[in-house]
Amino acid sequence: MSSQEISALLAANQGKDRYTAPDFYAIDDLLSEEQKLIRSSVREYVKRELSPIIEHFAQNAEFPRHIVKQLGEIGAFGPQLPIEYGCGGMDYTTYGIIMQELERCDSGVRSTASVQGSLVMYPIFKFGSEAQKQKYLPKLASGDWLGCFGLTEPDHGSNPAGMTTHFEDKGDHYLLNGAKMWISNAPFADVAVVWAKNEAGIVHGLIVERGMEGFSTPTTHNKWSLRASCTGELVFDNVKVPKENLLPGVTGLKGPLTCLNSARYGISWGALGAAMDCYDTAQRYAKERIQFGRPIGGFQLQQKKLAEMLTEITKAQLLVWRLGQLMDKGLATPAQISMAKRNNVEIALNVAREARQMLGGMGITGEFPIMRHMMNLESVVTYEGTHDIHLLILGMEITGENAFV
Ligand code: TGC
Ligand code: FAD
Repeated sequence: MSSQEISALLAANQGKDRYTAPDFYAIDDLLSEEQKLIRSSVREYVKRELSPIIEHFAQNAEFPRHIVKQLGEIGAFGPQLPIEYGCGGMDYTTYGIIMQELERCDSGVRSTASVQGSLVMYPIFKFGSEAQKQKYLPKLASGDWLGCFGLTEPDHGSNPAGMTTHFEDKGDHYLLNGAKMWISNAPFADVAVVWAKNEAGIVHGLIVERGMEGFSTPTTHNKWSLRASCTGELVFDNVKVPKENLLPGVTGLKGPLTCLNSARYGISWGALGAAMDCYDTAQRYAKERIQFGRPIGGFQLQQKKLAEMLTEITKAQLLVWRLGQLMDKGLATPAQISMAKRNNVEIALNVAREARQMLGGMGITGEFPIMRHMMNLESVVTYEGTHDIHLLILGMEITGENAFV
């Protein structure tokens, strides 16, 4: 879309976003003034720059590339990483709040930000050399560069340990071969953090840059979900990767899985944002839509839907608030993160489905955000570990028995 078309959309749809966040248990009282300030500035940004355009980009299955720089400017990339690398230096609760505000608008926007912050910048920060941190983090934080994270392969999704993408030590460089699939941001990414096995079958992280010979990023088309996010493959055909691009600080699958802890945490806040937007839309519609001579919100069946949505949202808000505290203290366990990701995506999907029904026929149109959220959440329930995989992680935590294999 041209910049003139974007400006026209911004002008035509300015002020139409009437979102008010539900806060039935006064959970805001648990947040600091700084956290609330950041939230309101991100919310204002979303209302001003994203809400007016997002439906159009989603309908056209187009990635709003221009917002990458904006997201950098508002501090959405790596807000939880240190200031010395151009990042926000904030706590994990603030990170969660930012993901919630972005996904309130669209899961694809949150995807762009959480991949960049948790899956590209975080591994470089946590496992990278000082030179790698200096080279990549400031440009990723500012949105000058976009990154992606390559773990999943065509034949290895839930079971990344089986990956076949591999590299050989050629003396002065590594030679990388293989392919990754379903990679968010890939078609536009300048940098990819790629997980691959060495000759001994040990998993390592490599930083691959666009322009390296033999590296391509074909786009995945025909998605009914996350249409405003770009998804693609990463293809490595004898790519010569400089030795200094290997992440020196980690070996084995715990490398990518550690990054996933941070990203899954962000999703648990984010998906809740989508649920809050669906609820907010539905409760307003219920007060305004008249049938049989009265607002549909006056009918018991509609009240039941709203009451149950709000109950689930409130429980989920408390869950992520507490998880944020544990993250900030460095105490959150992978199983606790799995519980929050699994629960909050599930309740968000249920809220979206109920809210869609409450809007009747209007619920399937792009006049309201609900159907878009619902379709997006069908990806969110699958990526970063499927709903069932998170149940098995919890099952193993409870029983000590591994039911994966
Ligand atoms: P397992 O033998 O259990 O573990 C291998 C090593 O990893 C360690 N580990 C973890 N470390 C940190 N955090 C975690 N959450 C960890 N889970 C395990 C473990 O201690 C072990 O370490 P070590 O030192 O003993 O070697 O591994 P497994 O092969 O049995 O697999 C376990 C399983 C199935 C839970 C895991 O592989 C899994 O989570 N599968 C789901 C795959 C997944 O989530 N893929 C996500 C791809 S990225 C993505 O979807 C991005 S979407 C982004 C967007 O657009 O927002
Ligand atoms: P499979 O692993 O084939 O699973 C299929 C079904 O089998 C699922 O229901 C699953 O729960 C079930 N299943 C699998 N194993 C078991 C078991 N042991 N017990 C019981 N049930 C089981 N990946 C990246 O690396 N980077 C990205 O940026 C990224 N972005 C994505 C964006 C989108 C839009 C999507 C859809 C996916 C993305 N992914 C990404 C990939 C995502 O992480 C995988 O799709 C996910 O991990 C599941 O893998 P799969 O699709 O191969 O499903």
